[in-house]
Amino acid sequence: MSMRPLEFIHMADVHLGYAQYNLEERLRDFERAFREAVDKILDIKPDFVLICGDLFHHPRPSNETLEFAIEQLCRLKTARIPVLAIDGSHDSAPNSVTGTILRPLDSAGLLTYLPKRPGSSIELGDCYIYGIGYLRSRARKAELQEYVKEVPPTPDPSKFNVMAFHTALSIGELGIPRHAANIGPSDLPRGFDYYAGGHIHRPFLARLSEFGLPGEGYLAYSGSTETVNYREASFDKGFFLVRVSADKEVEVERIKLEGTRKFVVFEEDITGLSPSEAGRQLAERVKALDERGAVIVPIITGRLPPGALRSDVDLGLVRSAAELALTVRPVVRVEEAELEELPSFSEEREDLKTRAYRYFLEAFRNRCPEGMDPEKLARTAVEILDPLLSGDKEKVRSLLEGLI
Ligand SMILES: [Mn+2]
Repeated sequence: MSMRPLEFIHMADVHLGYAQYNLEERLRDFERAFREAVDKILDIKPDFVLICGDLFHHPRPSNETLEFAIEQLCRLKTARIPVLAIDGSHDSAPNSVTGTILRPLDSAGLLTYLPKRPGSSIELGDCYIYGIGYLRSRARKAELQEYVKEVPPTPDPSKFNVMAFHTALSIGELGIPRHAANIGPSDLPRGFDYYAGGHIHRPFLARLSEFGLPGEGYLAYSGSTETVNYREASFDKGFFLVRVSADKEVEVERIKLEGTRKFVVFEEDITGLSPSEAGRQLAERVKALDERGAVIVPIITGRLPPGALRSDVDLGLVRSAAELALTVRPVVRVEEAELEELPSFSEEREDLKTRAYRYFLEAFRNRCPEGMDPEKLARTAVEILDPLLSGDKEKVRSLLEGLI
């Protein structure tokens, strides 16, 4: 038995309309990535394009984003390359009033929204494509089973069978624990030659046999076309080109996008530094890594000295340290240390004052305002208590003035 050879594109997570960091440039980046993908697809001239969810970042994109998407979809339509799509976590209908933008685009003939089609599927030549919408409930496994029961897939062994889905499957290699995904590759309906996934923004390709699934094909996540979260920065951006021969041999090629935004992500442990030292060191590091157009993400880790707060680290200094980068976006993961416990009130008054002094001294040493003496601040903090309690305004004033 042989079939007509075919080629198709497996893409997902384009996130059109996402203005990351509220930046116009980032909004354009997501558009640029999709335009580059369409450019490449027009060169490849595949039999169809399958978009496995999150073409849009919102179920109701702005008119501007919509216009951009329509322009690109029109380029594919003019080239007679059908586009098939399912919705993802970002562009599925949050409710029946809002709906998903994919429906009107289907009605306009710009794409085929698979869940809207009878049998949630379409046949193109010798290829059968079944697509399920986003599984939104926590009980994804049950939801998938329900969907498959209501709209049963009908893969045909004489054809090449593709299933599109948008959900995280528990796959150890992707670092998704079983309880988080609660649905695994073995829960997918059988009879398909290629399982095309969306939602995981990291490209992934594995033989079906690795998951004990029958057949010679693959289970794949195409990854995203731009960096939606800095944690994904190191993964390449692009999509898969799937080639199927007459005897159903499958070959998958990675097509990388080149025009995507550069991210510079680094970690800096500030343990042992005062907040102001930490700020200066981070700024130095950002300066050294500064690069035209890059998004610089310093991940600040470690432990602050006792009494110092996260807000004491001057992030403004860190952000303004780069001159060439598009933006600097610090991620603060530092721990605040607890101060030594306050003395109990049963102790002698003098001892209490001594301990209070030590407490204040430690606190002020770790977060002393510019030009202030921590010892003087601590002494004043202790001395001011008595006049404050007795209402001696003169004494309070003179103590405060003594600080300046
Ligand atoms: Mn996504």
